Amino acid sequence: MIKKVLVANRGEIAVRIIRSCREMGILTVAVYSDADRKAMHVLYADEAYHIGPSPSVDSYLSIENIIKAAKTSKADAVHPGYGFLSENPAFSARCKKEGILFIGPSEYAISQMGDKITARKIMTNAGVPVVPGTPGKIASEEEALKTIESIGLPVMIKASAGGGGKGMRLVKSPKDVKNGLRAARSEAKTAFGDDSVFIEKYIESPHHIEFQILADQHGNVIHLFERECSVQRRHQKIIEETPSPILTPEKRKEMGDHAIAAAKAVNYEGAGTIEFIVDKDLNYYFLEMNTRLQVEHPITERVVGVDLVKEQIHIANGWELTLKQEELKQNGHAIECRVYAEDPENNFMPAPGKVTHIGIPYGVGVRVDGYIYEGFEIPLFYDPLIAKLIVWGRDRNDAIERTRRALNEFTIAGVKNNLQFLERIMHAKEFIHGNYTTHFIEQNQEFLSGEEPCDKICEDVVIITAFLEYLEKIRKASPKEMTAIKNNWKDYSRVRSVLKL
Ligand code: MV4
Repeated sequence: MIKKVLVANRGEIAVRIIRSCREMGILTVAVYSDADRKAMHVLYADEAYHIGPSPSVDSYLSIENIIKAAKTSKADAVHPGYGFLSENPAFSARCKKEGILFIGPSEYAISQMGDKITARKIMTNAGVPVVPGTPGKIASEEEALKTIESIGLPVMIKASAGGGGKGMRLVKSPKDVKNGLRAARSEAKTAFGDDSVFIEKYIESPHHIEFQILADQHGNVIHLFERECSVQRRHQKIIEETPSPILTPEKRKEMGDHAIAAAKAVNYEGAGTIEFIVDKDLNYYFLEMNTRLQVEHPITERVVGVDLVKEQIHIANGWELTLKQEELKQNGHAIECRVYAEDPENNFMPAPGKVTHIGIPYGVGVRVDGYIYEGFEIPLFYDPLIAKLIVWGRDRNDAIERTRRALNEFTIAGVKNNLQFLERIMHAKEFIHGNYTTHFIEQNQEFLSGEEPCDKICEDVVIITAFLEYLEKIRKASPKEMTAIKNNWKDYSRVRSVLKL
């Protein structure tokens, strides 16, 4: 049984992992670079080891240095968090070789899912829908043109070793195939040392919806429903929510079953995420599998009522899952906002520096996962995430209103940040309506960068949307449910006041 965990990460996720370990009576070991000598995770862990200079390659990405710290501290397990070494198959393998438990999947599962062509093949064989495209890698321009003839334009040329948007090219016309192929290949070669590419039909204005799964070592696999992650810019997620406002219960069940099938197809173990790309008609296709705990995991924790880090540790211990699929349900609605040290007025450039003041929101339904204290200097070497604000409400409207309140209470001084930008998203009509796609940010740039406070129209949209939901509920209600709705009429006080009912 795991008694001491080395957390091979930094920032909010390192603190997050230590918290669960502490609740479980597990000792924790932090590792830190030069820039992180005074970081929160170092203060909070039971022990801490210096693992090198500030650049990630010399510290948080150094397998040697981390293994050395694990041996010195006699940690019996390593939790990689997200980013850094979390999806490095060699790190999983090395931990195993050294007799240290890796809290995550096997080298095999990580490498299979890391190669997108292999992942596509595995999912196809498992009956999980994938985007129409080539079964294997593209050998020549002729082959590319032939593929395009059968699936039609536009298409995406993607690097097999890629993911998260790297090594991707959109091709809209046959004359662009040659250049697209060359560009994708050279980018892939430089970034990953592998120039294999494949072709997929381009899905226009998609939604990004992912399913959280848990798999134990005994073949039990469950899903913990979805997260809607379509609010992003340049492949960086900004806001995530669950449930997805566009899924129907039938689609959710179908996609959840496919997510389970996907995990089973690679003998998965641990916590993982199946990403789907979803078109306007709710056709969905497997995109990628993330073989780690994700940044946005807390919204799932809030709505499903689990601690995913604890589940990961139970699984690594070899215990059977105690959660049962039939018993899981989505309770209310959760929204996560990622608060970054960046400059929205200067193309969202990272804006690290010393935080001279931080005022964190509290109150009903609010969770903040962070690691910054007053006087801490956010290093320029790493991701500029300051904190994650996770808000729960009994329904989507409630969660939006509460998120606005919490963002309004949040204050940060000393570094430029995106708090106002997030607040404006919470007032954007398309977000409130809930049918936004991955193009939401670029299509609403003007509104989102505006100076003036949100106008009243947005407020009205919230209320009218809530009223439409209310009408829909009445339309579907049985006589018994009708009584319950009538008794809950007070929940609609805002609708009543606006409509003067
Ligand atoms: C696509 C696509 C449209 N069609 N594939 C972006 C990240 C990488 N994981 C895959 N991505 C996309 N793949 C096909 N066939 C559009 C995207 C895409 C995207 C996907 C999810 C979330 C945000 C996105 C932003 C731009 C493009």
